[in-house]
Amino acid sequence: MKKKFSDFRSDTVTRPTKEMREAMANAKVGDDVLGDDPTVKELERMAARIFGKEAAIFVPSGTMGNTLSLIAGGEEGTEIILEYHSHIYNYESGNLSKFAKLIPRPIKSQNGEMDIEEIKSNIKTSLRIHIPKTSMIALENTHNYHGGNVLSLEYIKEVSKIARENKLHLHLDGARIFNAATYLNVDVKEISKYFDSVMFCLSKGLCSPIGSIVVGRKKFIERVRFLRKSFGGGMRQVGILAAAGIISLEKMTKRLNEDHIRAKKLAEGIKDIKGIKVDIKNVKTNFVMVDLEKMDSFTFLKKLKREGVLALPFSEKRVRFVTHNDVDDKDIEKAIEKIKKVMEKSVMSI
Ligand code: TLP
Repeated sequence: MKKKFSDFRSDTVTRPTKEMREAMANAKVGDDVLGDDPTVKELERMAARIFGKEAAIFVPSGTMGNTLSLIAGGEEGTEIILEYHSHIYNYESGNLSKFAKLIPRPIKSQNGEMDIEEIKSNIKTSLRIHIPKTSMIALENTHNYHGGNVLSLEYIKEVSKIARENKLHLHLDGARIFNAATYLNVDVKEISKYFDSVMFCLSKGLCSPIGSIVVGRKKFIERVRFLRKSFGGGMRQVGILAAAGIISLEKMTKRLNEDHIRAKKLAEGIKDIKGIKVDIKNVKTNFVMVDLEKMDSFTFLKKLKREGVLALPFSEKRVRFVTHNDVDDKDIEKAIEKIKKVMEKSVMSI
């Protein structure tokens, strides 16, 4: 069946594969709040092993995973150092302050990597009468706002050293950590080993319908489990979802390079079109950020939608295209052709 839209809005739009739907239908289940669901247990064991951590917990969303990690890893009334454009700081409803009661200490960066000296100079270790101390640092990899950029292992290692030296909890918003590992060509353990906690999403490029996972030390995950229940996130026969998660981890993590290749192909195909700019060297994973020179994002996207192509506005003049399992080479060709058409028409009408 011909699809109506080529959907590049996000990798969250991926639908579960046929194999996932079958596994979901046949999943062994039990009451997970009572610790009875064998499929959830299997998924959590598998995640802990893959990430080289003591334990893991299945949570409904990335936002909940990050929020609970901040509550469990931070200390009320203290500061968290994080990147100025990070998802936790900007797009999680202020949960870091609302629920974790942390005070953000954002640091601007060009590509998601905060300056090391700036991190150091913003850490406050001793309690002073009028200054809150620091209890946490959070990184994001790949970095959403910075076009799916990948933080280097050297950088992560340096930040982790600083966190250790200052006894700070280091958390990773690794919503797309498998994209980062694919780009770096390393096992995901090689990234997660530097962090006290990592949140990653099964429901983005890995095609699960719902779900994220937090990994860390046993005690930390026990605390997150308690918090998940208190937030109303305790789920019952949720093996139905965990069954899809297992396929995400076993299979879907292995195909992400296809998405990266397609993102490059899209970027290459549109980079010379008049009126738009694409920073081709920044296309490392499955994102293509497009800067519009004259048209605003909403007008551009409205015109593009009429041509059957969807993407997301990121700012007034910036739009984001994301590749994933539900877009193929034909969708890429269509997107290139339609973006050209929309831009040519707009040049003619000026
Ligand atoms: N990001 C979504 C939307 O917020 C825009 C997307 O389409 O990219 N961390 C990062 C780095 C994320 O990109 C997201 C989702 C989350 C956390 C939150 O995950 P969910 O949506 O499962 O709460």
